[in-house]
Amino acid sequence: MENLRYDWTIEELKAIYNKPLLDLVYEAATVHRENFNAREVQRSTLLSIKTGGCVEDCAYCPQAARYSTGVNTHKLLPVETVLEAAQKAKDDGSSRFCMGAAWREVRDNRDFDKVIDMVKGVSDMGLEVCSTLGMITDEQAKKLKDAGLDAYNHNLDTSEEYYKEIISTREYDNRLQSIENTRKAGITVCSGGIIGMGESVEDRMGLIQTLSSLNPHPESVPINILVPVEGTPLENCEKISVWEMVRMVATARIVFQKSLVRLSAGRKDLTDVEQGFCFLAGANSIFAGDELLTTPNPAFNADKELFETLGLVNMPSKKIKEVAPV
Ligand code: SAM
Ligand code: DTB
Ligand code: SF4
Repeated sequence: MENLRYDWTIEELKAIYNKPLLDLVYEAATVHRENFNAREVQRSTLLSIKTGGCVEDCAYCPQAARYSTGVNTHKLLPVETVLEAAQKAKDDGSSRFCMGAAWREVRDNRDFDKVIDMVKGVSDMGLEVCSTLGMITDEQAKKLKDAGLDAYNHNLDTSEEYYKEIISTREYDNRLQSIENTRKAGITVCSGGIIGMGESVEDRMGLIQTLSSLNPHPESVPINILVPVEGTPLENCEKISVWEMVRMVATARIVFQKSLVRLSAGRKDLTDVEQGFCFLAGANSIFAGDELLTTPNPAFNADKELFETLGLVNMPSKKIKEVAPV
């Protein structure tokens, strides 16, 4: 039975998050099984198509120009390089390819034309295509949609209240507007956040509340654990307990019943058992590949073994085209 709600209160969400852990995981696992084949996990490969030198001041981000993090900056990659990486991701079992650029916003210039060509090329491979390019207008979103873009990643990151502690160069409303522009263009929305930035449980539930007030809900909800990077203001943030991640994933699963909940940054620091708990709690998507954007991710072989151990299989791409008869 479909039980999607858009009017959760913080109190209701906190009550879910704070349930006895195993009751919470059991409930989330039940919702997961009612809505999905719980053995299927989407593999999405990330590629940083333009790295570093970003003008924004997001306190967690190694790509902000104002922090010295030693990240290897580069301009927009050539289209062919990106298409080669996408082909490799497809061969390695990914069904989605996500291109990330360290931009504050999309600009109507030659770089954007190149991104359009990348989207077309990846889409023609039968992969689902996602990109995350910063703030976006409705016209730019339409152009991406016409090129074959399936999803746009634009995270709200945390609650509206805590956002001000993390970013000063843009506002929460700017993010919401870009999400709306994406939605209006007919592109699916990928939006989630980060835990472990010193926020309270109330802030975490504030993030879930705002995301769940969007109708329709974001089709995918990435949950990142902060990867503390030297040189960023959050480099010394205290590590969170894995149980907080399990609670966050389970709460997201119970609220976003039809959406993909993605175990995102921070996976490298989780053991197989810890990741197993997150999958049981309803996570059904991961970022695959040795690197996220600039930080390490579990190696291909480690994920292969993990999938075998847990009995997980790759979720197929929703857009594989019929193979033409020879
Ligand atoms: N510049 C674009 C933007 O901000 O929307 C796209 C790329 S940005 C790096 C994408 C997302 O990565 C951020 O919204 C944030 O949620 C996540 N992220 C960045 N640095 C991170 C870190 N150190 N740990 C965890 N997540 C991080
Ligand atoms: C998301 O929620 N997490 C990804 C993706 N969307 C673009 C990015 C994580 C980045 C982690 C830090 C880095 O590798 O630079
Ligand atoms: Fe720039 Fe995105 Fe990093 Fe913020 S999160 S500094 S906008 S690349």
